[in-house]
Amino acid sequence: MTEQSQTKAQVINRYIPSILSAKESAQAFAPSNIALCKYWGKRETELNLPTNSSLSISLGHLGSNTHISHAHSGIDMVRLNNKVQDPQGSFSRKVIAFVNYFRREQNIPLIIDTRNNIPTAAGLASSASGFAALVLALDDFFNLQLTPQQLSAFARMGSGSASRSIYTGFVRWDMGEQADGMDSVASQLPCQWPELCIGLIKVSSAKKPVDSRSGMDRTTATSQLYSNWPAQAGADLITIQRAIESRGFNAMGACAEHNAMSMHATMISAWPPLVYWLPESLAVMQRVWQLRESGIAVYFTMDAGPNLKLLFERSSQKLLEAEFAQMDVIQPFADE
Ligand code: 2P0
Repeated sequence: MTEQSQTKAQVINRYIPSILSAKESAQAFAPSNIALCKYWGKRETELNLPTNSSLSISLGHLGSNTHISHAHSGIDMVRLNNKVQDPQGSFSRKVIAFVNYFRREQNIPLIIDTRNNIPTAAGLASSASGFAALVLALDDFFNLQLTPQQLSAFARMGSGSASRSIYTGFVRWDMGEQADGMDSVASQLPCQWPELCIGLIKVSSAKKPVDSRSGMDRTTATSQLYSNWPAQAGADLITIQRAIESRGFNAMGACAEHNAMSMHATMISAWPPLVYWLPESLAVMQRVWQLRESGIAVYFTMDAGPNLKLLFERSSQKLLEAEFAQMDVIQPFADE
């Protein structure tokens, strides 16, 4: 538990010079990531400090590209996927509020241009890669020379899962214990798994009724099952990391699926209930269980939405592509 809350501005300002020198322009890429051991619940909401550590796989070249340059008009402009965003809209406001932690009172109007190359058909959230790419681009633009730990901590303040998108490959976000959160940062595991595939199955593109932030708050406040979650997540993280280190696919897949289902159990037991699944989500789960019964090594994980991410190795790819016609396959290591 943190003793006293600190604001994002207070924490970030300790690491940023008060007078910034800006380049002409800068750009950075950060990958999306899928958690195998999920982040669900915060011990502190201002800095996005989690109640448990988590572990993810980054999605190779799929993610966000952010370009920063001077706005000669004198007014900030935010673009997303080639479209100028309404300055009063939620996307622009989030981006500009975040940039202001770095820029503070200095008059440096900027054009912030973000492009996501995540296939829209994949149904993946882009806040993790978006905030990670923004922090990396700000670091370069203002020549801040932040350490990887500082980059991860600042990305986390934008969105918790963005702390993991600073890195490629397998990434562990340690929950930390300091009040300023500077030890709540991610690091890359020195492991490769070239045969590992992620299959993205989108069952709906509707905006989710409750966003992750509100969903976490509701779960921690009202689910009696939640009290068991931090301990389970802690144990799962160790199991998953060991399975990755020894390339134990079944051990990794089973623990990741169990972890996702346990997270969803805490959501379902919140009040009002948080059920992110659709009937189609359950149909895919049941098909995965049938395939497993028939000897195919395939598992799934799910986040705060109805879409599924299948985990399998390249040897099963053809068969699974035939089973799930609508699946996009990513090879996180081959794609790098
Ligand atoms: C994860 N999720 O580990 C978990 C699993 C959703 C379910 O991280 O409030 O957008 O910005 O810190 O990072 C989604 O939550 O939430 C998420 P905030 P974030 O991937």
